[in-house]
Amino acid sequence: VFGKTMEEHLRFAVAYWHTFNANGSDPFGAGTAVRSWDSLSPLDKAKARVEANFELLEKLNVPFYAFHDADIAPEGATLAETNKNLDIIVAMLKDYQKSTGKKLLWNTVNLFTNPRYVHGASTTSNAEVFAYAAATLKKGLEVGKELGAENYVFWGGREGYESLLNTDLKLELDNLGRFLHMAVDYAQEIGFDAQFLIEPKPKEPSKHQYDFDSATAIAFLQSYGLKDKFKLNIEANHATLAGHTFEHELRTARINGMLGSIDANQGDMLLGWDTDEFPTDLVATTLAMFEILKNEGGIGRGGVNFDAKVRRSSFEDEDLFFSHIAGMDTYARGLKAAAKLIEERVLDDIVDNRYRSFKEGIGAEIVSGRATLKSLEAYVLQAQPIRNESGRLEQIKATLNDVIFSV
Ligand code: GLT
Ligand code: MN
Ligand code: MN
Repeated sequence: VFGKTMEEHLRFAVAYWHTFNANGSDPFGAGTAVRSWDSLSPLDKAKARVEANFELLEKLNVPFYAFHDADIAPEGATLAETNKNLDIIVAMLKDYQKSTGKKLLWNTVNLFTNPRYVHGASTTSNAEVFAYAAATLKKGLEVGKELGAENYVFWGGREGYESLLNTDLKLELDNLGRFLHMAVDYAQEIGFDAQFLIEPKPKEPSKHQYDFDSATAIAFLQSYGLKDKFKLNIEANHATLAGHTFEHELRTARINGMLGSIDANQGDMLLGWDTDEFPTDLVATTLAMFEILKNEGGIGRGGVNFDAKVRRSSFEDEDLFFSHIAGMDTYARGLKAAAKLIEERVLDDIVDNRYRSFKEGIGAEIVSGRATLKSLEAYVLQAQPIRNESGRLEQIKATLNDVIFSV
């Protein structure tokens, strides 16, 4: 497709926290998975999961994986103990990466599960907690460097607020900015050259998350002098939680030069909020891949990471396998359909035609920046009455379906 293999366009990744680190638990019930390592010590469990992770990547023929520090190694009683556990597992991951050729798409640190982060990490009201989060981030960057991570993700976790009544909004946002600057500085200091990604999400777990959506995250990065140091990791289900479509979030990121990577899943309002279902909606993946193909450099160093979970009622290793296959199939078909849409200029012609009035006459004046309120008034006073054409949305959607189901 467009001179590249499908693998180069799609760069699939499996998310550690949804595979062998998860057990099918949901807010109303304990895990349903039965695993051979259930009775082992925490560290031995972690080792068994490393083996299972690479076996899954191998069977799926997926080139990348992604994880949080807490997914791969058990948290110790102190930071030093946690880091020691991490070193053991990271050494093991490094060996497996070497022998299998699998790579780390991105890593991150979990700054939301431990009760110390009840009020957030870098946006906490407690400076001790900020310090702990910073020390954890430092280790996360070192781990990323050690494993050659191609990206490093900052998902907001609990960076948000429950109520403004007891929140210093300015201090919290400033602290988030300071935290990200520290990350940029330290990565540079140790020579960790991963692409940094912010993953927006509007709510859950906190009532209002600071990285609400693409537009909010971009404005934040710009005001804190960080825009050229970050791109965005757009998740389908987070887009719909924000009341947007997936393609709205991708397009907003793209036109701002900020489209970095994808967390692939889909939501279902009937099932709740961030349900992280596997992507099966061909229209959604077609429009997503349309944005990727239109993006300068395509998916670049990013990827298509399955931030998707198998439901509690069918949590078996086999289902893990088939769910990923279904997700990859949906994206691969989406890629082909998107390429056809672009090659045949299906949507481009429609858009070009719709805005043709900006190509000449008064429209060209406006676009060139030469028009003023005065010149436009003068134009209107001598012009014909305005006539708008129909948008023909239903026809466009039917054409889109024709293309999608013909590839
Ligand atoms: C969490 C969240 C995801 C993020 C992960 C990265 S953790 O599961 O819901 O969308 O991508 O921190
Ligand atoms: Mn995600
Ligand atoms: Mn999610």
